[in-house]
Amino acid sequence: MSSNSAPKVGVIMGSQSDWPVMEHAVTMLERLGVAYETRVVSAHRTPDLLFDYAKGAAERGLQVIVAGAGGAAHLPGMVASQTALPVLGVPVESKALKGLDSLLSIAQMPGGIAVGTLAIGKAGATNAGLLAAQIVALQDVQVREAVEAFRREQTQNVLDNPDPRPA
Ligand code: RP5
Repeated sequence: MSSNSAPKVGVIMGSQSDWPVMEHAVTMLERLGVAYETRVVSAHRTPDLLFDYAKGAAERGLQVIVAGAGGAAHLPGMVASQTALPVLGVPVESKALKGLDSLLSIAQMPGGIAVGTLAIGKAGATNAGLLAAQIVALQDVQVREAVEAFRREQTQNVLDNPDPRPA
């Protein structure tokens, strides 16, 4: 599954069960016109695929990897260990611990291997898509303009709706 042109962002997740959260990263990338690919890559169930994916990512033209996982969420850290591309980790909310386990698994990396950790759940996935777009925008003027337009619209929307009571 991918957008039409050569993907610049890889959106991966540990399980299909992560999709309802991770689709929000994809929604943001689509809104900002960033080419992406998405697939399931599990740190624990498909470790060889994880290594192949991470090692080949830069060569295939990816500029950023967004990795979401829940529970013992080793996917973002292990991907980061196998590529010099920036990796953005999204903690998916787990049933037992509401995503606190995912958050700590992703955030508490040892010094020397970096993962940019976002918030738990939908907000984190949305912001991972946004941050990935902002990284791509460093070298892509169209994406930069799309990010700037998104921010302007968001601001204007708040200013246009000052009444907190539902309509
Ligand atoms: C993690 O285990 C996945 O990222 C998912 O959040 C969690 C549960 O996976 P399933 O058992 O639903 O496939 O690896």
